[in-house]
Amino acid sequence: MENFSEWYHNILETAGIYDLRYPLKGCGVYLPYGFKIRRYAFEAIRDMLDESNHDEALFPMLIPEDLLAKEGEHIKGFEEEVYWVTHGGTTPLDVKLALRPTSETPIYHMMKLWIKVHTDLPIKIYQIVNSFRYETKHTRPLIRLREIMTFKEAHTAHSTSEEAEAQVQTALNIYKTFFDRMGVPTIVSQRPEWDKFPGADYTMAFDTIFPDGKTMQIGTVHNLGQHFAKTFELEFETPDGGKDYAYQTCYGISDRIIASIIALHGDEKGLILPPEVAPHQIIIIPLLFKGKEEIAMNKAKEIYKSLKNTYRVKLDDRDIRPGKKFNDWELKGAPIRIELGPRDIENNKLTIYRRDTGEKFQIDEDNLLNELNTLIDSIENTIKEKAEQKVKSFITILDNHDVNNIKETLSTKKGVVLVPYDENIYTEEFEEEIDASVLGTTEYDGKKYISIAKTY
Ligand code: A5A
Repeated sequence: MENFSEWYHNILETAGIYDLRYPLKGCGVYLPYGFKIRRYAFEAIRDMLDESNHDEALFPMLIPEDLLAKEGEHIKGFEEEVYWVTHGGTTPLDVKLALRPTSETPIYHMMKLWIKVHTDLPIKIYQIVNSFRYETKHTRPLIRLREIMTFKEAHTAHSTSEEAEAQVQTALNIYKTFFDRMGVPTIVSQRPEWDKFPGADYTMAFDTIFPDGKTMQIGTVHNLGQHFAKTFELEFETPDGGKDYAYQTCYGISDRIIASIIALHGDEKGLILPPEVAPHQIIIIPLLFKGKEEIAMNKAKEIYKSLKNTYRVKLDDRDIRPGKKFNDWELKGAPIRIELGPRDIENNKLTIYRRDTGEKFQIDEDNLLNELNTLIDSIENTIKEKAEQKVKSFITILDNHDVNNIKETLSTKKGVVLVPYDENIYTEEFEEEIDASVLGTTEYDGKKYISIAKTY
C-alpha cells in the first residue's frame, strides 16, 4: 500500500462505507454497508459490557454551561473543543448549552441523586451515543471527527479505591479482548501527566499502528480517583457509619475501531473483513451457464437456505457477469465466496474462495457446514496474525535515549520506538526535542519502556 491515505479515502467510497461529501468538516455519512460493520462491531462490545455487569443507559446530549464548567480541570481541557447552543429559535437562551464532548458532568450530576449509602455502589453504566468535539487538528473520516458518531463511554463509581483500581484492570481486559476479536493489535501505555484525560488521576491508552507507521489511540481507560466525586458531591455512608466520596473510572472507544479494522486488514484489492463484523460472511454466486441456469440457481437457493440460520449469507443473483460479482465482493471484503458451476453441481462439489489468502479450492457439498466452521476460524486467526505481524514489524526497541537515533528510527522505520524507561527524560521537553509524541510508559516483554511515535 504505497499511499495509505489515498487508499483509505478511496476504499471508504468504493466499498460503500462512508460518504465524505457531507458539507461540514469532520462530519460524514455512514452508508448502509459501513453501518452494518459498525453495528456488528459495537454489538460485540455491547455484549461484552453487558456480560461484565455493566448497564446501558442514555443521557441527554445537551449540557447546561454551569454543569459542564463545574469541574475546573475538565472544562479547561475541553474549553476549545466545545460546541455551544446559544439560541432557541430567535430567543437567546438564559444558560448556554454544550453539545456533549463526553458525559462525565451530566452522568455524575445524576449519580449524586442515586448514591446515598455504600450498598448503592458499585454503579457501572455505559452509553453508545454521538458526541461533539471542535477538533482543530486535521480532521479525518472515522478517525478525527467533529461529530464522533459512535462514542461508547462507560462510567463507574465504587466504594473503595481498590475496587476502582480493579475496575481499571477489568476495563483494560475487556478492551484488550474486544480489540483482539476485531483483529486489531494494540500497545497499552500509561499516558504522561501532560497528556492524561482532563480530570483523571491517570490514563491508560490503547494505540494501534496504521500501515503508514503512524499510531492511533483507539481507546482509553481513566482512573478518576475522587476528583469528580468531590466536585459532584458523590458522598455516601460507609459500612462503619462514616462518610466517603465515591471512587470513579471511565473508559471509551469510538468510530476509530472501524477505521482500524479497515486500515489494518485491507489490501490492494480492497477490504478484508473479520467474519465477526462482515455484513455478509458468505456470498453465494451461481455461475449461470446457458441452458443450465435453473440448475445453478436452484442449487444456490438450496445452499442459501441451509446456511442462513447459521451465517450471515447472501445470494448474489444480480443479472451481471460473475467476474464483476467476484470483484465487488473482494472489494467489500466478504470473507468467503461459494461459486456454483454446473460441473461442480453434478459432482456434488462447491468451489470456495477465501478473501484473506486468495486461495480457491473445492469441498464436498455434504461436508459444507463443517468445512465452513473450520474455515471461519482459520480466517479469523489468519487475519489476526497478519495484523499482528504488521504491527510488530513497526516496533523498534532501542537500548538508549539518543535523540538523533530516535529521530532517525522514526523517520526510516516509522512506527513505535521503545526506549528504556528513565524518569529524567520522561518530560515534555524531551517530547519537543524528538519532535514526536511520547505515548507513555509501556510494559513490553516484561520490561518498562517509554514509547514514542508519530501519531494521528
Ligand atoms: N470520557 C472518557 C472515556 C473520554 O472521553 N476519553 S477520551 O477523550 O480519551 O475519548 C475516548 C476515545 O474516543 C479516545 O481514546 C479516542 O479513541 C476516541 N476519540 C476521541 N476523540 C475523537 C474524535 N475526535 N474522533 C474520533 N474518535 C475520537
